[in-house]
Amino acid sequence: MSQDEWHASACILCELNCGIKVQTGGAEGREIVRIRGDEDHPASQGYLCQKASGLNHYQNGKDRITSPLRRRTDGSFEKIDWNTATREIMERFAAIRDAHGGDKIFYYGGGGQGNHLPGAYSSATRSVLGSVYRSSALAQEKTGEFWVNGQMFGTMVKGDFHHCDVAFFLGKNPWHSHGIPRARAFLKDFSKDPTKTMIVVDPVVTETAKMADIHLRVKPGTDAWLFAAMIAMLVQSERYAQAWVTENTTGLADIIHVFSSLPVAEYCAYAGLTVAEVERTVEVIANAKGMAMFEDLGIQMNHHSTLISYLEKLVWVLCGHFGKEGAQYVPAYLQNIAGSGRSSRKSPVVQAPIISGMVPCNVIADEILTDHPDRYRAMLVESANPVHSLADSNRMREALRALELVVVIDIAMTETARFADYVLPASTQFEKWEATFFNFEFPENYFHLRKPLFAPLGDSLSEAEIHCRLLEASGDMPMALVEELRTILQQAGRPGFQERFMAAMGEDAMVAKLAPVILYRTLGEALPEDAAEGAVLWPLALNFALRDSESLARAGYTGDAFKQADQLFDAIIAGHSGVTFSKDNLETVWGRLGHEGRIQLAIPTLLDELKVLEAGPLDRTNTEFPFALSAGERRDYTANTIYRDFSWRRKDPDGSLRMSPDDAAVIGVSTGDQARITTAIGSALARVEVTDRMLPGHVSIPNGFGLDNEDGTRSGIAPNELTSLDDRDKFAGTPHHKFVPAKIEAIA
Ligand SMILES: Nc1nc2c(c(=O)[nH]1)N[C@H]1C(S)=C(S)[C@@H](COP(=O)(O)OP(=O)(O)OC[C@H]3O[C@@H](n4cnc5c(=O)[nH]c(N)nc54)[C@H](O)[C@@H]3O)O[C@H]1N2
Ligand SMILES: Nc1nc2c(c(=O)[nH]1)N[C@H]1C(S)=C(S)[C@@H](COP(=O)(O)OP(=O)(O)OC[C@H]3O[C@@H](n4cnc5c(=O)[nH]c(N)nc54)[C@H](O)[C@@H]3O)O[C@H]1N2
Ligand code: SF4
Ligand SMILES: [Mo]
Repeated sequence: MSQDEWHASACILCELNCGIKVQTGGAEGREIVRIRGDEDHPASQGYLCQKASGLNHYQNGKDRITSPLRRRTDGSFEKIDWNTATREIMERFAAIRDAHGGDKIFYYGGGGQGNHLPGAYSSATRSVLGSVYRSSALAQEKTGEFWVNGQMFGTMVKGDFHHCDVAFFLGKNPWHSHGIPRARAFLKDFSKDPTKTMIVVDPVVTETAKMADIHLRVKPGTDAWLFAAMIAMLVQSERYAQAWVTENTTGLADIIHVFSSLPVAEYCAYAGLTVAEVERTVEVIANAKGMAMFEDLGIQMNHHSTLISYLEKLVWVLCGHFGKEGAQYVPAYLQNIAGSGRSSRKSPVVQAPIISGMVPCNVIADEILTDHPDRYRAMLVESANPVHSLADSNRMREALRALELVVVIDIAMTETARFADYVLPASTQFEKWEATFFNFEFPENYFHLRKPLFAPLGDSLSEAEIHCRLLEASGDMPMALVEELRTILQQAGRPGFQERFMAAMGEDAMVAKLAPVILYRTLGEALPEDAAEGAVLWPLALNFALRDSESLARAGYTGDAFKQADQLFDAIIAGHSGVTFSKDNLETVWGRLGHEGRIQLAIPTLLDELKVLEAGPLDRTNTEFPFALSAGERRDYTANTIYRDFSWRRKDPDGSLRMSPDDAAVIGVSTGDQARITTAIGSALARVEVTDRMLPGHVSIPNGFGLDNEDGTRSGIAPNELTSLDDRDKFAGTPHHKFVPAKIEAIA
């Protein structure tokens, strides 16, 4: 690669995956030396936040592994070759499957903020092993919302921030965490526009809250009372969109029944807010042309999270903010990462609800640490670091130790990989073709398949290649079919290939399950620029064409669904800055609504749950743990655990403990002092930052800190050394990480 050339790729630090243009060079030409925004990227259009400038810290980061590793009996690792690794791993997984059933092999991960192709390819390996239980980080944040969406809308919904006149951020700080394209530029423009209103509900005076027209500084953990009061205000003074609600929803009578006598003033007081400020907010929402809502971790990892997800949606549905400009919409997607939101299965040991196919993260350790006959006995972890990212790290380590086999696929020797029997080295997201399925824009949505910037380092491989080799080693890859398909593709091109491939899937259900790896080894090998990892997008393009042919046609892909799918697939492979694949309108949005086109207002279980609010929030003032610790705040220099090298941080290198001046005075600490944080399960030392961002009684530490590097360095606190598994939502099992009861003491 020439050094002056700019290559298109994407930032991999948050789900936005802004398009980047980079120059490579440096040592052996393997460094990212210059980065700028890619103007050709359909969503980010040249935008980047400051975090992207450090991407070389990911590409050439700490703790990289470049060879398959096997644990020795003394706990150290030895390098082994790929043949040995794939053969032994599949033999050991198969032995567990044959002795105890494939359902004892648990799968965790499948992708981070920038990579979702591992999840697509691993589905083949999981099918062969009969692994039916899985989870990912989504089951410690979003599953409550997915469940509510499923019941109300029969699909996922998103807020149309770029066309709304009222923007509502609930427990969300997009200035740091983004979540919408070009977030900072958006927030600046929006807050300056006198015709638009920004509402933020957050106990903290965040960067976003400072820009808001209305900042409801709710008491930590009391959003449920606030939203119940808002609905009561709408119902009791009949300020909801009566005609719209009658036409488009069912269940209004139940809502009126429950909220008509709810004591509004009392509930506002429980939330630490005045009736007047809540009234004003409700008025703005009721009068908005289109209001877009984003709820995030501030409530999703907090008390009553699933209930709040529901109440929040009732507020905007009652005001008619769905299926019109600037309101909520149902996005077009190639792969539905949110699943159906249905909860039809339970986890085998704890009997926890599995939502959208995912076991709640907070029960995984309990599913393992038991003598129950249905316990998980083996685990495959891919592109995730559950020891660091899930509640109660000690318990997760104990669980990993108890398993008969742990295999981790990662680019680095992580806190989780250290407990593996085998660690398989993945190439980084800049060393293989990669993509995410996190794009949900409207009215046009896009997809970005990124071309590698470098060859894989050492013996590392893409996940697509890893899963193929695992299945070839176990003899589960249908080699004869692969050979036949290769020949057909050469001789008859894609139409003949497609015909034979479809027929093969019809003849043998296993072929459909192995489709990703078969396509990788056949269609993938024939793709331009060695884009083999892109092969799995072909069936996804076809599914989309069959589902949403009109949307695809409006985006410029013509002909019958098969032709459309081929054009889209080729465009994705060729388009290095991302391509638009759908062009929706409001009719499309209504057409995608489930439940026969009517929004279901009543979720009986959650309406019943309102009873628990009657007693008001728990007062912790005089308990052993009087503080609400927000364990894992997004800040300037946090990016989950994607950067393992903390030298990228230009400020706040240890991740300070933020607290209010009042609390600091009582405890006797000032900025820069050390304090001890103690929770029910652990204790840690932190450097204090006194700031009037925080309310008295509320303290926070950042996420992503406290990684243990191979060279012995560590910076800041690993938040989950302090969080507990039991502290979780009643419905979705999601953790209360934003409200960890804690004690804070000065250190002399
Ligand atoms: N810089 C950066 N950006 C990121 C990430 C990162 O690590 N770093 N991670 C990405 C990921 S994986 C995710 S899921 C998103 C998360 O993005 P966010 O949800 O925006 O992130 P948080 O800072 O964890 O929490 C949001 C807000 O919740 C508030 N909060 C705390 N308690 C309460 C409460 O009781 N009620 C209310 N209403 N609010 C409360 C906090 O003050 C905080 O401002 O960010 C993504 N973007
Ligand atoms: N207390 C507390 N805990 C939290 C949070 C919080 O706010 N508070 N936030 C939670 C949230 S919202 C999330 S999303 C999770 C995130 O936590 P995780 O889901 O565990 O994911 P990441 O930290 O994003 O790290 C992903 C892993 O992928 C690896 N990786 C990077 N690129 C590749 C690749 O190309 N291939 C492979 N195979 N591996 C790769 C990285 O080395 C890293 O080990 O953390 C959660 N944990
Ligand atoms: S918003 Fe920032 S961190 Fe997120 S993808 Fe864009 S540049 Fe990267
Ligand atoms: Mo997340």
